[in-house]
Amino acid sequence: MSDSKDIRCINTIRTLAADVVFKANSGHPGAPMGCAPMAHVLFTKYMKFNPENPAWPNRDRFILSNGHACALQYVLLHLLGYKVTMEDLKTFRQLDSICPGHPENYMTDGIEVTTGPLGQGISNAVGLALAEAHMEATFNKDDFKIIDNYTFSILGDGCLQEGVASETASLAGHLKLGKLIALYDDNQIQIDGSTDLSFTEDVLKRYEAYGWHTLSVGDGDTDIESIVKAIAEAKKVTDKPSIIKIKTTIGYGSLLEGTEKVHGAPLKSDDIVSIKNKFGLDGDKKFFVSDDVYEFYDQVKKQGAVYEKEWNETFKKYSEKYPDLAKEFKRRFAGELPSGWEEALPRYKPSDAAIATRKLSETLLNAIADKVPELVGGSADLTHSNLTRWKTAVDFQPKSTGLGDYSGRYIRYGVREHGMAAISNGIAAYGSLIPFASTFLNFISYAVGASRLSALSHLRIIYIMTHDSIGLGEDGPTHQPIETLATLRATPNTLVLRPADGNEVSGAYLVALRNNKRPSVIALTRQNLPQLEGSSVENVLKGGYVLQGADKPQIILVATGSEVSIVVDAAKELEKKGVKTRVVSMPSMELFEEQKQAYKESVFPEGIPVLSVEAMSTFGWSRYAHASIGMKGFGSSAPYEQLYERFGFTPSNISEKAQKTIKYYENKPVPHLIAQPF
Ligand SMILES: Cc1ncc(C[n+]2csc(CCOP(=O)(O)OP(=O)(O)O)c2C)c(N)n1
Ligand SMILES: *[C@@H]1O[C@H](CO)[C@@H](O)[C@H](O)[C@H]1NC(C)=O
Ligand SMILES: *[C@@H]1O[C@H](CO)[C@@H](O)[C@H](O)[C@H]1NC(C)=O
Ligand SMILES: CC(=O)N[C@H]1CO[C@H](CO)[C@@H](O)[C@@H]1O
Ligand SMILES: CC(=O)N[C@H]1CO[C@H](CO)[C@@H](O)[C@@H]1O
Ligand SMILES: [Mg+2]
Repeated sequence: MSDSKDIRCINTIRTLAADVVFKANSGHPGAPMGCAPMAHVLFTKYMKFNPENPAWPNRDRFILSNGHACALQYVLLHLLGYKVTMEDLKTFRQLDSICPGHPENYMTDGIEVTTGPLGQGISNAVGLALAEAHMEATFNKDDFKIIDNYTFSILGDGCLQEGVASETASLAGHLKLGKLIALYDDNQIQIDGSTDLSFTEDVLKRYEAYGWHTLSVGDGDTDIESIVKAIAEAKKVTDKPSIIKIKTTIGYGSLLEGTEKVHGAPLKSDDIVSIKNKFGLDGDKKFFVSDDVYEFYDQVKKQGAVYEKEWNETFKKYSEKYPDLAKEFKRRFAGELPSGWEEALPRYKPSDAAIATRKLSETLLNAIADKVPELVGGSADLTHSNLTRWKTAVDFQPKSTGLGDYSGRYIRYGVREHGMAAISNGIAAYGSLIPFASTFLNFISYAVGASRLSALSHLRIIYIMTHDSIGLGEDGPTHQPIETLATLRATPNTLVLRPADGNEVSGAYLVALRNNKRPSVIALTRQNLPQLEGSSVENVLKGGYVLQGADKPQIILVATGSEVSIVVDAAKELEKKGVKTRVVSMPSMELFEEQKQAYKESVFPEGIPVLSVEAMSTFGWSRYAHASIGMKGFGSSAPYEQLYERFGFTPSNISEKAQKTIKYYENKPVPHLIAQPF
């Protein structure tokens, strides 16, 4: 099956990758050179994709989990006729290049997810395979397979050492995601040197124990036929994910091949010349691709267009027979929300009962779940605490477990927070689905490796984070988030929403679903909160708004979530003392920042001191507040009412501090904090 043409193509990938890294004087030549054979086989003999339309819904997905090897992927995208020119390859790692230092999904056509942080890519691949299985179960008919594709991933030693990869491999095995195929670049080298230093387990045995189908290829450098066969074998096993351990030589062909020296530094120019000569190529030609190699890949590209054309015809017939499903399919892949879904959002009056916002969130999910069928997700083993499973929910499970089926939309993540976030990234990247992920707010710290990538990758993911402060009470400081909101607020392209009551919970979900290019974190309470006079769903869109109080106040109290109702009571005490007080609710600092300056000034007029109240680290509040009440250290284990008392989140403590603040500024100018002259 393999012939000299394959070898010529593979050697072209290897030398082109070496040239790309050399020109940039930065990057990783070793892994691209070692992975060239498996990548070539995958892209030319197995994967279905159309470079003319990288977004074709039924394409096979490919994830380079060892993202440092991206010279490999850029070279392949170029050869296959994606929008990566030879000139683009020459700009590798330079400012504004579409070939950045690690693959970024929003920069380059053909890059499905952002990789580089090891372990993430293979975990995203689990999410992509999960999404594929779900879409297949939801849209295919016995006579039509409109979703029927594979997720392939290449990963290295580093990915297999990361905890997140173990979390997601374990779940992928349980879920029997048979159309996930991982190719392990077993080169026994990483940055520090040989894997003998720290990685000596039997990886395949471990994966076998997770429920994976395992295979190996003894010589991944030259034995093309064995790679071809192994992938064919992997495809045959449809009830288990597959991992193929492929023995390779890092930097194959280099004088330094097989050593860590080729991992992350350009090869010397005479080494590159010698490699080219060794491969029978002209040592003096840089960035050279022979016509027959281009032609070979062009055939693959043309075949890809044929696959898509055939699919288009199938989809046309499907549309005739199942017009409603076809319409729904198109809507989902276009990323449009169903019309009128917002009408299902619950609305509350001040006379309605006090309820915990996590419970309000459950009510909301029950109200919208059937109206927004693209919403899929679950919790990291806290379903009954987090209240994220709606009444009609079916679990996403293999049928054989008797616990659900692949059309199910509720995912049982087990206690795997990091994996949950990484899988959610993959689900979002698949398109057509809106994933949510839930745990205690404090445990998002476990998942930040992935949630940061949700933000960087412009993915719509709803993090439903309950038990959002010392208000969780007795579980104590191990469970009480303090620094968490500051971290999340410091993360670019992330919306942090901390709703204060039922209307704000609805507003938070409205924001989260509408923002299709960024993740939202919704922080929810365990304790009951009253429905507030002046709150509204729409005001959440502004991030912060005047909830109650005087037009010309002497002090402004600003709070979020569970502290808003306490501040309302503090304002009442102050008013009784003749102090004119305004209450501002600030469910989202990010959204408030995006408002016009005039609006911001109307909320925080010049010359009036502001006191912020939030049961979290005060870090960040000095942007708006002249004084802050917050947590100076960790919390404590006790009934929450006692903790609010102990840490000063009571109407009387707040009123006292408000009066002190007013007094302090009596004979001094009040700094205008939100002024932004430049
Ligand atoms: C989470 C994370 N930690 C550390 C790194 C830095 N890093 C990049 S590659 C690498 C070594 C990975 O070894 P391996 O996967 O075997 O790659 P190879 O040397 O075989 O190319 C490390 C530590 C990273 N990219 N991501
Ligand atoms: C398939 O259909 C889509 C949508 O109509 C179109 O954009 C695309 O070009 C078609 N692909 C081919 C290969 O004909
Ligand atoms: C709250 O106010 C009371 C009464 O003035 C005071 O004893 C207590 O120390 C205050 N608590 C905090 C945390 O400031
Ligand atoms: C429409 C399409 O191309 N579907 C393909 C998805 O992948 C499977 C397995 O390779 C093929 O059999 C389908 O034809
Ligand atoms: C309403 C509800 O489901 N409450 C549960 C939330 O989680 C805690 C801790 O797991 C349970 O004790 C509650 O019963
Ligand atoms: Mg390695």
